[in-house]
Amino acid sequence: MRAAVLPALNQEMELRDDVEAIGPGPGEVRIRIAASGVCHSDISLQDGTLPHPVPAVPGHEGAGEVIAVGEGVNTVAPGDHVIISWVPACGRCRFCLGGQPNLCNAFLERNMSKPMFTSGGGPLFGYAGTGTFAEETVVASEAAIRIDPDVPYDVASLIGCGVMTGVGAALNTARVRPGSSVVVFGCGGVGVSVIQGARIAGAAEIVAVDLLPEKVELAQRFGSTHGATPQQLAAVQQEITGGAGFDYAFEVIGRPETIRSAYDATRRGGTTVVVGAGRMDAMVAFSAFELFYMEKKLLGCWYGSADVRTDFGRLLRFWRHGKLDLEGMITRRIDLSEVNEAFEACKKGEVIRSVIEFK
Ligand code: PAD
Ligand code: ZN
Ligand code: ZN
Repeated sequence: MRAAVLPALNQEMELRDDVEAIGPGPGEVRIRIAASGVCHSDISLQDGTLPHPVPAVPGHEGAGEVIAVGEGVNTVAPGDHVIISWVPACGRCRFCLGGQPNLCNAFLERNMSKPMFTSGGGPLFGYAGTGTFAEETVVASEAAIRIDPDVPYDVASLIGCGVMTGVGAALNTARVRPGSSVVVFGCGGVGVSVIQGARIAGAAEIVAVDLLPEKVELAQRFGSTHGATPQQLAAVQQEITGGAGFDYAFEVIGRPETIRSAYDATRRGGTTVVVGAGRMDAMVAFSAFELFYMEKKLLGCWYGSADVRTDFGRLLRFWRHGKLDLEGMITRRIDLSEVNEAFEACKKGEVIRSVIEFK
């Protein structure tokens, strides 16, 4: 089958047609991928921002049809339509039982150490245990979340990462209160999902911040009430909050400077949420005084603090009733052969999401 392969860090992806997905073994399912979004975290695999074994099939935001199930699988059957999740819940560990199933590591640990594919006789890893830039993939049954067959695959794929993370950051991680003021740094696929989550939560003001004025403009469609480039933010902050700062600030880029800006834009006692995925060695500085005196809540956000067993269905219900715009997030539809160009477009900030369609 066809798949995009990242042979080594900092290299272009190769389109190969001799790739095979291993399995399904007991508890696993084989999925024919129909659509996969391109998330910035795929670029962070390529450039080493996020550590992961290579060679690998990138892609972690996909949806498709179950075509075979391994022994003991009773949650899905061939013919079912599913969204693939890279943070499924094993249902047994202390995090799953303790109400924080997004911190369950059972799945990720297993897949970081076990190749999922072969090509030319050699093993290939699957990014984040999913590897959705391939015509077929095999994942643990917990990672295949069944959806109604009338949900288009392109729309469904986005829920697998960017939308779950962004909307979840607002609804689950921050629990944005109605009437709040919110600022969001970074208006890519994850950032506009945070904006949509804040809108659903009933925020009064939502400020979209991006280096690119076009992105600030595009964000309006998803619910921002104001927009600013980083240089313009101080004036907008003055206008909305009288200079005090926002109730909630979300960083959705993954850089120390913008994490610092998000903290600074948060009011005393407000909440800063770090969604962007930065490098392990990139440090952010805070004064020992401001951390206690300002009483800001600095929250990390892993996969929108999601419980995929219930949250995917919740997001699809928002979408069904016109409260979550998923079609509007797809700025480009591409073939798998165009995936390198899609990475370039994402790096330049030209797209909200590119979606690979498998014919
Ligand atoms: P994207 O590249 O589509 O969007 C990033 C946006 O940020 C672009 O519009 C840029 O123009 C803008 N930008 C870049 N630098 C600056 C700056 N200095 N100031 C203002 N704007 C800037 O990325 P994405 O939306 O796919 O992903 C965003 C981040 O979220 C990225 O770091 C990704 O790895 C991370 C992520 N985290 C999780 C998680 O679980 N925490 C899940 C998925 C993605
Ligand atoms: Zn992602
Ligand atoms: Zn678990």
